[in-house]
Amino acid sequence: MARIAEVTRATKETDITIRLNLDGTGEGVLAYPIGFMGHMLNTFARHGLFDLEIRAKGDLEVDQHHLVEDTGIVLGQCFAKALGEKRGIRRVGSCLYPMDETLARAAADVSGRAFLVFDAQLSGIPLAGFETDTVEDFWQGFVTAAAITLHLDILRGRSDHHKIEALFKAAARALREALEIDPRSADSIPSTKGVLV
Ligand SMILES: [Mn+2]
Repeated sequence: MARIAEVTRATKETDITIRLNLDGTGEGVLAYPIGFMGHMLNTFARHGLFDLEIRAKGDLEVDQHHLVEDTGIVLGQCFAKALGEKRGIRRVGSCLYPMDETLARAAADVSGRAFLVFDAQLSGIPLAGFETDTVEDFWQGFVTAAAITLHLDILRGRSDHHKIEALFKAAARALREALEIDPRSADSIPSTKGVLV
């Protein structure tokens, strides 16, 4: 069965539609209203081998928090919907991702329990106008909607661009591994409880 989903979420603050194919080729997002965040979403699609189509607009005259957080929520909803009962998945995945001077780590458990541990020291200085503190809000929205446990750490680094990008690449590869079908147990749900909710 195809693991695809489409979710639209419209509020007074944002209007977002995302189409996701978990078993894609890494086709990206195209345009996103915040340049650096678009770069991160394209990177996420490419390294996760997810096909991702995003249409998003929001109240950027307020600030970037609503749009970035809500994009995380809708992306998480797409993951939950595309996964269904999670039959056959590996369930757990992790990645250490080096990018020049930066080292990031991600570990994911598609457990049905939402939990984010986020440990990243950023300068707080915007990247071409991108408010970098919203990166944590994005991932909090994502794990809550997807019901995934995710640990994200930037272990070292200097450049905020590298730190955030390495984190998205690590997260994409950890999720790709966790969500892949394990051919040795393709028909079972990977929990002794028999369900992953
Ligand atoms: Mn880059």
